[in-house]
Amino acid sequence: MTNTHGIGNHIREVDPEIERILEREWERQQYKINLIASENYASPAVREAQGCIMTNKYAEGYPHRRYYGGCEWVDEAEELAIERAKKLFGAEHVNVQPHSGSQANMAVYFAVLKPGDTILSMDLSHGGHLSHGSPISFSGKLYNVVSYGVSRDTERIDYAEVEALAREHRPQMIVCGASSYPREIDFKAFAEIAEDVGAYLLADIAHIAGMVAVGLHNSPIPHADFVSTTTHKTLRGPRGGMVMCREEYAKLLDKALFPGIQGGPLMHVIAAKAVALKEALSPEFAEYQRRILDNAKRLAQGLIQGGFDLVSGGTDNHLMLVDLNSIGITGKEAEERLSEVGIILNKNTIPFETRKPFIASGIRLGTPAITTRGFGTAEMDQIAEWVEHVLRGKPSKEEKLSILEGVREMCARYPIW
Ligand code: DSN
Repeated sequence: MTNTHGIGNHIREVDPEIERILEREWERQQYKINLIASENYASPAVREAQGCIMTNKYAEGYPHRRYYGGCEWVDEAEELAIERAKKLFGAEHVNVQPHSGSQANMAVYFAVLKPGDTILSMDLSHGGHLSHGSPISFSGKLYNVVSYGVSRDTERIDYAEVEALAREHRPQMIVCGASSYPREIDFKAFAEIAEDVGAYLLADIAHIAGMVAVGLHNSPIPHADFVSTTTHKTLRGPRGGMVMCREEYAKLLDKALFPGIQGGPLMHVIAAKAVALKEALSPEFAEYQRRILDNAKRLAQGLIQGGFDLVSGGTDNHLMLVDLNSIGITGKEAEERLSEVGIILNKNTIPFETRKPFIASGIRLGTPAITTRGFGTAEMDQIAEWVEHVLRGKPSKEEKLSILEGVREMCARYPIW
């Protein structure tokens, strides 16, 4: 028997040390407020699938074209995941095998680029992602990377700058999509620029996939050659990646992923992706995405009223970025102070950053996880007040303990499964 948080008699018997760690992690997840914009709570059905017997199966290849016998049931699971993803996003071709978002992006690059080709992508400190060409990632080592960013005035993507850079550098691929950009991305504008210079367009929607799926963010599917995503952020599935593309690139993409960069697919994770995609096709999921946005707007409003400086002045999506320069503390310090009272988020670089990423001048806050557990706008107001008190005020030890208790009570009112 397993309990609600997935710890069962077998772990108890075999490995009490891991059992203890899992109990503590469950306690942490249950009683802390999780504002990490890229995290979520997968449903019990998703977690059950992820812990299932398909972990025992090798299935190199693709459905009905495997290098192992006995693949008849994993074939069905993978086909279901693919069909559901096609339906959810309106995609022509889907590969559900990437182990992660980085590997999804790597497969796209390997499908159509050669080392030394030029990629035009968003600078990491302006909101991009490591796998979009950061010098410390494989992407920055293999390709010649030119970066665009946000404008100093609006702190939004400057499409005229993207166009000018594309014309000057003639990249083979333009990458759009971000991990800390609070505004809607104009995929059509990116596609027009890519077409103008003859570049492939990759849209990485890892953060906003849930909203794209239900039409609360414009979709890149009609505009981009490739669309990559993770499955565990706003999509609320198991940890993993996925790539969608036009039919004409299907073979190139599939070959680049397997055998190009991965071996055996994680069939238990693919089964869990299928479950998550089924959940994402339900009306409740669309309502959930709408609540993520309502909560993000309300939290942003509360922070602005509390005197914080939000990058670009607010948010159109599930996350916001606070520039802490005006209150004189670093992202690292803010992350630590909030952690002491049970509010968990991450330090984050901000556009035109002057500090190292491990210190950073900002924090990123997101609402997908807290919305899953049922928090609404009243909780957003309370969280904004706590954040203000902890970061702008000088709370005493007693006051911090009282916030910690308040956080615990709020979490207890909305338990996670
Ligand atoms: N690490 C993820 C995030 O937090 O946004 C992106 O891969």
